[in-house]
This record gives sequence, C-alpha cells and structure tokens, in this order.
Amino acid sequence: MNMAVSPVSDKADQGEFLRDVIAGLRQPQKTLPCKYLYDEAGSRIFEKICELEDYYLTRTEAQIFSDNLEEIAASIGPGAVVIEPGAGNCEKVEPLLEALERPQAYIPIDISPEILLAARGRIQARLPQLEVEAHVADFSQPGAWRGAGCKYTGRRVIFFPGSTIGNFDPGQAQQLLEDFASQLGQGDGLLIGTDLVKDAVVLERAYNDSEHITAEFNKNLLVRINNELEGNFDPQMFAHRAFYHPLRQRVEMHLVSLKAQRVRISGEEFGFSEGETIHTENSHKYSLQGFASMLDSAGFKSRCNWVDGKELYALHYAEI
Ligand code: AVI
Repeated sequence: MNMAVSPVSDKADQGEFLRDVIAGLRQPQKTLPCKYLYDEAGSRIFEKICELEDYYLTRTEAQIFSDNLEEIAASIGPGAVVIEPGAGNCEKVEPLLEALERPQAYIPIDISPEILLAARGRIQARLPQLEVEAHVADFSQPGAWRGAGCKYTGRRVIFFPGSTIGNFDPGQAQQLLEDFASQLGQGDGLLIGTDLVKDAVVLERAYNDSEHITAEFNKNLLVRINNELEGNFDPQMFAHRAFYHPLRQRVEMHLVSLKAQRVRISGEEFGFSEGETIHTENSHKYSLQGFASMLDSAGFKSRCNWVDGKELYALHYAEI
C-alpha cells in the first residue's frame, strides 16, 4: 500500500481564527463559524454526541449502510477509486471499502495529517491490496484537492457521509456539490448522506440531548476562544439553545448570554445584553426531492437512494 501525505499547508491559523471571531462577534446577530467547534476537545465531544440515544443521525446512517451494503457496492461497481473529503478518522468508509469489488484506491482528504496518519495503520491491516493516497487539505475551499485520484483509471466516487453537507448554508452546499461535480468526469459518482426533514420534536431532542453533551460541545467554543485567543468568556454565563426553524428547514444552535456582560478577546471588547445570542451552527435538513433537485442543478443524475424504516435519514448515489 502507498500512502502519500502532502505537506501541511491549509491548516487554519490563529490569525484567521481571530479574524473570523472578531468579524462574527461584530455583526448585529453575533455569529461564530461552526468549523471552529472542532478543536481536539470539540472533536472528542462530537464523538460522544454520535453515540447518544437522542442523536439518531450517526446510528441511522450506519444502519442504512449495513442493511444495503451489497446494493450500494453494486451501484458503484468494480474497480472504484473512493475519495473522501473531510475523512477524519476514516472509520465510516471501511465497510464500504470492504464491500466494493476490487476497489482500486482510497483517497482521504483532511486538514489534520495526524488523523490521516493514524487511520493508515488500520486501513493497511484490513485492506492490504488497497492503494491509499492521503491529501492534507481543507476540502471546503474550492479546488483544494483538484487532481486527487486522477492517476487511477477506475470510476472515481466521492464519499461524503454524516450529513456534513447540512452544516453548509444552502447556497454554499450547492457550490460544494458543483465543486465536487467539477472535479469528476463522465460516469464518476457521489455517495452522500443527508438528514431528512421531520417532526420538530425528534430534531430538537437530537440537538438538546438529555445528557447535555451537545451543550458541552457548543460551550467548548468559548473555552477554545479563551485558550487560543486570550478570551475571558465565562462559559457558565452562557446557555446552550437549539431549535428547529421550519421555514429554513434547519436546526439552529446558539449560545445565550445569561446576563448583560462584557467579554475581552485579544484586547477587543464585546458587549452582550441579557438574552442576546451567538449563532454557532446551522444543521440543514432536506427532503428527498429537495436534495435530488440540488444534485440535478450541480450536474449530477440521481441513481438511487436508501432511507431507513422511520424515514429519518437518507443516503444518495448520483453520477455525472
Ligand atoms: C457534523 N454535523 C453533521 C453535526 C450535525 O448534526 O449537524 C454537528 C452537530 N452539531 C450538534 N450536534 C451535532
């Protein structure tokens, strides 16, 4: 097995983090980009979220995979080159790689070289025949991984599970799908997971879990700002709030200031009134038809989709 890890060049630096935080907190609706939820501690807390009873997304997607693995592998066909933007620990792809007929290569893309390297041993042990070519890049930057996997002859299939597309605003999500399409050729594919529109009670329970792990995940962003940007937030003085916005078809996550207060970050001061919020994340939900039309506008033809029995979550396979 080969594994090429290109140099770390796209890692978000502290300067960019500080600029984004200051710009976000100066807006009338204070906002922080959700990508900053995932420092080391945030990523660990997110792994705990994925195991929660209330957070059905991860479990349901895994179930859809295990119930339909043969059919999914048959739709993709033999000799595929699987490309995974934002691969993280590469765990979700393993059953797919094992089910595919003679996959030619696996190309994980992630901003963290440490995570990619850690995944290598595991994949190496399970699939010794597979070529693995890792790329260190921020997949959300258009063209950041252009050319990845081009040296292989098999059908290239982008694997984008976990409802990650839901954390992009619809315009950005459309652009991301277009960017994916522009990096593929005739007959190449996209296998992507989306959370379905559903009853607000189920959605709100998933983002307000009874063990308060999502609250910890949300407030960790303030802890991160304190640690990395000389902030003096008191996380106890902010409350986690998540609610479904039916018109926008998204769960919004906020941090609510519990009192009038002032916070300093790297020498800049920000005032909060009691009840004012910082908007920290959107998680968009899609109907099957709504997402199919986004795929269509991006230049993909929907081939199949798989949905669980409770119609909570969907996996789509589309081709160029
Ligand atoms: C990573 N992403 C798909 C999760 C979601 O459901 O939008 C992030 C998350 N935020 C709160 N809980 C989980």
